[in-house]
Amino acid sequence: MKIIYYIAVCVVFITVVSCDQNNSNNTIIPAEPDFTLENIYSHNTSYFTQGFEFVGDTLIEGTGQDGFSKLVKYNYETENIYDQISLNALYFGEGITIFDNVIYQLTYTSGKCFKYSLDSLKYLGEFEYDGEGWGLTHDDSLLIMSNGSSTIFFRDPLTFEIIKQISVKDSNDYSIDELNELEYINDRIFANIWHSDDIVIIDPITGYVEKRINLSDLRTAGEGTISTFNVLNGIALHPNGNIFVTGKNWPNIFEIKLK
Ligand SMILES: [Ca+2]
Repeated sequence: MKIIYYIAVCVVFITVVSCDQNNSNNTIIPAEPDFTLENIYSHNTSYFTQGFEFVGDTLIEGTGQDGFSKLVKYNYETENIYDQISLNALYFGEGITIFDNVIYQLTYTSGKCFKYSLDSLKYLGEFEYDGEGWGLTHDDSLLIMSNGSSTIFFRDPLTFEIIKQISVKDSNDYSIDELNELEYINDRIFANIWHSDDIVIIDPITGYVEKRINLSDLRTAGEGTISTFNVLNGIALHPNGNIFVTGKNWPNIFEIKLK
């Protein structure tokens, strides 16, 4: 009888404890952001950001819009411009990446990818491709390109030939399209999604989205409030391991650390 009494007391105790835990779970706790804000820098609001990548401590930015598209190398702390070129007004600049000391710059609807010397921004040639150009990054051996759809293409940096492609989808197998600016970080593809404040982290083998990070808090973290009209677009991994993000015509660049 003593044993039955002891078991009964334990059951009551466990029930009370678990009820208490359930109650605390019902308390509304604001979601913690997935990142910490480490630093805020100024960003030229005339830059319609389409490509964003570091070489060492130097930021390389590609900008868009007909007649205003540029390629700029600058110091993100002082905004001192080391070098820049303007694209022919025929071309709307898109994503950029740097591979083997060559800068690659896509164009929106012209089907051209321009190549420039990293050192001097001298024109080195161009490739042609079908469809639109949006974002660009690279892994150890291939360029990685988005075109506004849910497909990401891996291309040979010497020929621009498509070597392979993946379809990006969530865990319910729903396609994630409008993938925009890209960055390859720790063997994963980070992608902006057009007209959203989310960055998705994509497995480059399967195409599945492993995580979705919302950065909408950044819209009020810098100088004034950034309108949702100005879309988030720009992810660059700094050598210190932090990620720099900005958007089209944003007044700031934000240095964040992912949790
Ligand atoms: Ca990038």
